[in-house]
Amino acid sequence: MGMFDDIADDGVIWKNGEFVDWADATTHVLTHGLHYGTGVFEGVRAYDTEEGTAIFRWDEHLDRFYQSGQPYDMELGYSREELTDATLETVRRNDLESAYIRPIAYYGYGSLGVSPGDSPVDVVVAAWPWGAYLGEEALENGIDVMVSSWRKHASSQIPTNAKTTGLYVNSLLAGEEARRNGYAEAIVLNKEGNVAEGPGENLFLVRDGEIYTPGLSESILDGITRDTVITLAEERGYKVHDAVSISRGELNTADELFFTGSAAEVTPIRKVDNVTIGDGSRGPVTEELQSAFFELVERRTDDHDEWFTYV
Ligand code: PPE
Repeated sequence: MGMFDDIADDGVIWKNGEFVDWADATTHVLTHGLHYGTGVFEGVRAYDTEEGTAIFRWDEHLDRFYQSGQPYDMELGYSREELTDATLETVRRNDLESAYIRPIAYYGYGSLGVSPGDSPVDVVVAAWPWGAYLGEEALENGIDVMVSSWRKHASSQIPTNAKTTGLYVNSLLAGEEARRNGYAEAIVLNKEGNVAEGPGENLFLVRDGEIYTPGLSESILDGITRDTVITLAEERGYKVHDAVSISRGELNTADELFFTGSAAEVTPIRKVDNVTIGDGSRGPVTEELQSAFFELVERRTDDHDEWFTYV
C-alpha cells in the first residue's frame, strides 16, 4: 500500500452520502468505470495554514468536477453544498492538517456494454497526506524531463479539458516511458507536435522576462494551479502569454521551464532530453513564483481570501 499506510488503518472515506471505513470503501469488479474509464475526478490540496487547515480553490475544483461530467452525461446527484460538507468532514474525520483530496465520480455497478445504461453514478471523496508530488528535492533543484514519444489526445478525440479517469492511460504511458529512461517526468506534445503539458501538470516557459504557457486549445487541462500562477505572475508585473502555441524547439531555448499542478505545485525543470535549460537549476522567475505560491497557499499573506475554504 505504501502511500496510504498512515491512514489506512483508521481512515474513513465518504461514499454516496455516508462515511465508510477505509477498508470498506470498495467497488464491484463489474463497475462500468473500471471497464471503460468512465469516471471524472479532482485532485485538490488542503494546506496547514497560519489560520488552520484550508482547502485551496475548492470552488474552482468543484466547478470543474461538475463540468467534467457533462460530456459523459454524468449527473453527480449531489449539490455543491453537500459535496463541500462531505469534503470538509472527510478532512476533519481523518484528522488531517494538510491533505490531498480526491473526489471521484464514476459509472458504477449495474450494467456493462459501453452505454452506461442502468449504471448508477457513484460519488466518493477521499483524503490522505501527500507530500511533494515529484519529491521535496525536485521543488528546490528541479527535475529532468523527457519529451514523450506519445502524443496527447486531440480534443476532437476526447475532451481534454474534462478530468476523466480514462484519459490517464495516456499520462501513464508518457510518465512511465520517461521514468524507464531515467527521467523524473514527461512533457507531452499535442497532435500538431506543439507542447501540451505534463502527464499530470501544466507547463510554463520563461523567455526574456516574459511568461508563456500553452493555450486552452492546445489539448491541455484548464489547470487551477495554472490559473493561480498566471494571476500571481500578473500581480507581480509579468506579461503572461496564456493563449499561445509553444513549439517543441522553444523548450530547448527557454530561459526557464516549470510545471504546475495541485499535486506538483510549482516544480522547476532543469533539463529537457538532457539539454540544460538556463543554468540548469531553478531559475529566478520560477523561484519568485514558487515562493509566491507557497506563501499564498500557506497563508503567510492575506491575499486572495476568496480562494480558501477553512476546514
Ligand atoms: N494537466 C493534467 C493532465 C493534470 O492531470 C493536472 C492535475 C494538471 C494539468 C494541473 O491541473 P491543476 O491541478 O488544476 O492545477 N493532475 C492531478 C492528478 C495527479 C495525479 O497523479 O493523480 C493533480 O495534480 O492533482
